[in-house]
Amino acid sequence: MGLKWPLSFLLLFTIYATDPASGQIDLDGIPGTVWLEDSVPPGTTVANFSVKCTNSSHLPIVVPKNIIPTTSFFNPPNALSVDTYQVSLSSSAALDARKVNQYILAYSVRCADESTEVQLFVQVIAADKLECSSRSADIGRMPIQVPEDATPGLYIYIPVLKRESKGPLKFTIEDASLPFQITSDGIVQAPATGFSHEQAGKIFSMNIVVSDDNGTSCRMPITVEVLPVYHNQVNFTETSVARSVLENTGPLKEIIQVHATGENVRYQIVSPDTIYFTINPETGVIMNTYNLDLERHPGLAQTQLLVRAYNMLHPSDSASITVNITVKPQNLLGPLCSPALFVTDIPETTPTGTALWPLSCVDAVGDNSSLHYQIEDGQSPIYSFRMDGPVLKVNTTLDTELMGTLYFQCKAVILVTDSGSPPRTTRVPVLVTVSPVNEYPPQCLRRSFSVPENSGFGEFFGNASGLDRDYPFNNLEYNILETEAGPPTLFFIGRRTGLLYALGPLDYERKKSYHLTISLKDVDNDANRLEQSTTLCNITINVQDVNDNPPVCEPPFEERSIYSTQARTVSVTQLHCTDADERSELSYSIVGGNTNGRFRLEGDRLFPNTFSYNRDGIFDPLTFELLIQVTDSRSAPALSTTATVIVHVTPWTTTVPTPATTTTTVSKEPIILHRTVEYWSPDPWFVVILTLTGIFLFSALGLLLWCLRWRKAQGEMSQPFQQNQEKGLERNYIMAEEPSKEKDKGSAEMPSLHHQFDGRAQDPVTGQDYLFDSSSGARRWL
Ligand SMILES: [Ca+2]
Ligand SMILES: [Ca+2]
Ligand SMILES: [Ca+2]
Ligand SMILES: [Ca+2]
Repeated sequence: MGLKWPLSFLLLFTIYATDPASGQIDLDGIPGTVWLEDSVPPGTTVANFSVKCTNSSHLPIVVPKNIIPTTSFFNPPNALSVDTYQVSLSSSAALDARKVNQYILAYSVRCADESTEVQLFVQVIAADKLECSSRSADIGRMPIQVPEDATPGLYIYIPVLKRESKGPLKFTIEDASLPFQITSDGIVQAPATGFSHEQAGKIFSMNIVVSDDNGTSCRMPITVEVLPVYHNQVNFTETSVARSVLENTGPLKEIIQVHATGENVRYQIVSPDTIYFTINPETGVIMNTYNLDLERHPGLAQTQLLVRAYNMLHPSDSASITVNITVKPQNLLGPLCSPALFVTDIPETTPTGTALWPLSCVDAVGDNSSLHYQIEDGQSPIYSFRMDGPVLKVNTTLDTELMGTLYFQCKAVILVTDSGSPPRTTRVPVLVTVSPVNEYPPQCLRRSFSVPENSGFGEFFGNASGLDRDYPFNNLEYNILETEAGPPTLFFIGRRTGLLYALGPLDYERKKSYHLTISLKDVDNDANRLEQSTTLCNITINVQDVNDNPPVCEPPFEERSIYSTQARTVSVTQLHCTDADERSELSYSIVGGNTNGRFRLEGDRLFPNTFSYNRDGIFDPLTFELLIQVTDSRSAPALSTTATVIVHVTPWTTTVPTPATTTTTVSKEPIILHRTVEYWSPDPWFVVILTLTGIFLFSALGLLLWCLRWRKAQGEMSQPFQQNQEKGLERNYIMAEEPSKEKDKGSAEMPSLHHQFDGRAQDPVTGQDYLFDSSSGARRWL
C-alpha cells in the first residue's frame, strides 16, 4: 500500500454538547486526516469510523454531504456493523498527487433529533514508482491512424506514463523490425523514408518498453494503422479543344464530346453560366440546348466553355479542359440556274466533245466565277456527258448500235456548287434523246445459189439475206428486180427474210443457170423514215442436174436373124440408147425372152451363146424375143427403159468328113439353163408387138414343118450328119462355123444359099470353111 502510516486514522472530533433528552452523538475516528499514496488501487479502504447514539435508542444515520474538490473517487460510507462505517476508493479512483493533493469529505451524522456535520481530510502523497498505465485503459483503444503519405519522421505517438519514477527513463520499441523509430523521450515517429505503398492499409501493433535505472520497466502497447491515401486519377489528355458548328441546326445537337481518364468520372460545365450549352454528366457530350441562331444571338459566334471532370467518389480528384465552340452562319441559298431543266434531241452521230448547252447560273451570295459545275454520279448511260466549265458536252459515243435500242434517253444531273459555307448546290436535270441515223448501206452476203432442177413449187433452196450494221440490225426488205424479159417467174424471195424459193419449172438440160438482181433496202434505220439505203446484189442461181430423164433407145424395136452356128464373139446387134442427163451411165441387162440363156450382153452389144437344136434333147426356140432393160444409173434414183430385140435363129447343121482328125472345137460345156423369174410389166406397145410376133412365129413354124416334111422326103439320099461318137454324150449339132465377115451381105443371100446347101463344114486339112449340099454333096468354098 505504500502508506507512510499503518491503517490507523487520526480523527479530529469536534464535539457539540447537546441536550441528553434529545440524544447524544458519539463519534470515534472522525473527524480526522488520512494520508494516501496516489498509487493505491481502487477499492482501497480510506478510513473506518464509528458513530453511536448514547442517549437514545435510535440508530445513527451517516449521509455523505459533499467532496471538495468534487470527485467520484470515493465510495459513500459503507456500514460494516450497526455503528461502524468504512470509507473506500471507488473503482474509478485514480489519485494523482500532481493534480489534487487533498480531498475534504463532509458527512452529516444524525441521532434522533440531533445531527452534526463532520469532515474527513484525505491527503494524497505522490508515490515513487514507475507505472505505464492500467491494463483496463488499453482495452478497446482505437489504433492510431497515420496517412500513407505522412511526412517522414512525423510524431505519431507521445507516451504518457501513469507514474514516473525518479531518475532517467529509457524507451524502446520491443519489435525492432517494425518501420517506426522512437526518440529518447519515447516519441514514436513515422519512418525516416516515409511509408511505402505496400504498407498502406496495414495495422502495426507494438509495445513500447519503458525502463528506469532501478531495473523496473513497463510496456505500453500501441497500434498504428497506416491509412491509404487516394491518388488523383482524373485527367484530360488535352488542355483545350475546338469545334465549329453551323447555326440553325436545331436544339440538342451534339457538338463535341470530351473525355477524361479516371474512374467514376463525371463532367460539369464550370463556366460560363450559359443556357445554350449543356453537358451530359456521364458521357461528356456537349450539346446545344436551344437552336443556335446567330441573327438573334450574335454572341454565340464564339463561346469558351470550361469543363471540369471529377471522380464522383473523390470530387477533389478533378481536371479541367477548355472547349471553344464556334457557330458559323449558314449559307442557305444555292445558285440560281436558268433554265432549271434541259431537254433536247441529238442524232446518234453527234461527235464526242460536241457542246450541247452552256448553263447560265447566278450565285446569290458569292462570285459567279466561283461556281463549280459537275455531272452528278449515276448518269445513264454512264459517262455520256461531261462538264467543261458551265458547258455541257458529249463525253462518249452515243451510238444506237452500241446501245442496242432506238431513241434511247440519256439522263444526267448537273450539280452547280457555290463557294459558300457550307457549299450550297443546285441540281439541273438533263434529258437528251438520241435519235437513230442511217449510217450504213445494206451489204450482200452471198451471191451464188444452187437449186435442184426438180424443185417443187415454193420449195426453199437458199438464203439471200444481207447485212445492215444499223440498229435494228439487218432490218431489210428484199425484192427480185424485173428483167428485160419481165417479172421473175421462176423464183421468189421472202420480202423480209431474204429466203429464196423455187417456183419452177426448172430444167437443167434446158438452162443451167439464172442471173438475177435482188434489191436490199433497209427499214427503220433513221429518225426520218424516208432515209433508206438500197443495195443491189447480182446473184447467180445454178440449176443442179437431177436424173429426171429415162434412157431412150433408137430404135426401140429391132429384129435380127442369125444362124444357130453364129460365133459367140459376133454380136447380133448393138443397141443405140441415149440419156438426156449429163451424168448418166447406161447399163444393159436382158430381162426377158432369153430362153435357155442363149444370148448375153456385153455393154450395149448383144452376143449369142451356143444354141441347141437337138430334137431328142434341148431344142431352143427359133425366135427369141429379148427384152433388154437399159438403166441410166447404178444408184438411186435410176430410170430405165426397155428395148426389144427379136432374133430369129436358123438352126444350121454341119458334117465333118474326117471324124478322127477333125479339129472340132466343140466345147462340151454343160448347158446352163438360166431361169429368171422377174416381174415385168410390159408397155402396151409391147403387147401389140408380142401379138404380132406370135402371129409371125406361128407362120414361121408352119413353114418350118412344111420344110421338114419336104426334106424328109429327100432324106433317104442324104448322108446323116456325122456325129462325134467318141465324146457324144449328147446329140448336139456341131457348130464350128465362124461368123461371116460379109454378114450383112450374107444375110441378104441367105435365102438362095438355103436352097442350094444345107450344111457347113471345115476342111480338116486346109482349115477352110465350106458349104455343102447334103443331098448332092456339092461344096462351095468360102
Ligand atoms: Ca442502214
Ligand atoms: Ca445507225
Ligand atoms: Ca437420165
Ligand atoms: Ca436432168
